[in-house]
Amino acid sequence: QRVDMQWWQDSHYGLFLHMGLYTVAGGEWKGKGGFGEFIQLNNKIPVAEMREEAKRFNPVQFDANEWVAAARRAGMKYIVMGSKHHEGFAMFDSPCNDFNVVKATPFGRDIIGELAAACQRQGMPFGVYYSLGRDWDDPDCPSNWPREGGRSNDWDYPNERAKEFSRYFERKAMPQVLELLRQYPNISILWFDTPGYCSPEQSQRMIDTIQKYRPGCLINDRVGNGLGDFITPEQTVSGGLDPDPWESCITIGSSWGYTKRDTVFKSPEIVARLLTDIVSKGGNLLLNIGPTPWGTFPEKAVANLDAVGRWLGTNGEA
Ligand code: FUL
Repeated sequence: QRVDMQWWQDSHYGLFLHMGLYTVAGGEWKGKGGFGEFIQLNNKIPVAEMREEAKRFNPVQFDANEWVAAARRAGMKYIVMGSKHHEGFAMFDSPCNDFNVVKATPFGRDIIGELAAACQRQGMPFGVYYSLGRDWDDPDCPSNWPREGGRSNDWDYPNERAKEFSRYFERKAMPQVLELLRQYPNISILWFDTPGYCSPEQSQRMIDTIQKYRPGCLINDRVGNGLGDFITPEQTVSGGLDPDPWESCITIGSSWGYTKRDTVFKSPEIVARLLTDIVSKGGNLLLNIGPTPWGTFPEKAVANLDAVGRWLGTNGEA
């Protein structure tokens, strides 16, 4: 193995967090649905309107210490939070791009920074998710042509052939990953998503850059081109027979981002069964919650996680 990942393999159970501009809409746009974090794509919301949406992003009840405490109570051993999802909005103070939580919202606080610091204080390993090859705010992020379909912003930027992935990569993706590493010294996992048009050279350069600034930082397979330290089966417990280290990412509700109408959350029993199944096969469970527009975790999700935590407490370590 490229790096020592024993601490991660021994951890088994982590908290995944999806929060972004899509959180404000909560899965509904002008009376229509649109699946949590995919609200912009599904409703073809223009970037100009997303900037207006940013003015409504104000999760005043956000308390990073409370989030970390909730993860600890649940028996979770690390946290991975979205630093930029497909809408292209950075949840941290990004010097290279103003479309971020500090510069574009009335909230004006660095959510990733505060969570990183709280994790540091409470001894909780911390990682960030980053949507690598899909960015609906950037004019150079193609994903419709020639391979994929319907996954890029073709309403603001209709000319797919004019899009040049490497321009976006150099202007935004690479600089923002560097900003994350420089600004938050305790990032120990980089969880990429949607490699898209990353060339093998770009994926490798990303890995080399991360290693240079943060030796030992773990990187998932979605950095692209068969690289990375662990595989990430999604919404499933596969991978058990695979020789690679693996982590199943599964969301507790119906989508990854907050959905107003979500009433069904995986019960403590389902979560406990997933955990035993995964752990018995040597994997990790990264269980996702979509925090609310007020900056809290949905009450039902917390109640269910607490119940699993109590069960873990009385049954020993998973
Ligand atoms: C997927 C994304 O499209 C989802 O929104 C979520 O982030 C999941 C973990 O990965 O590919």
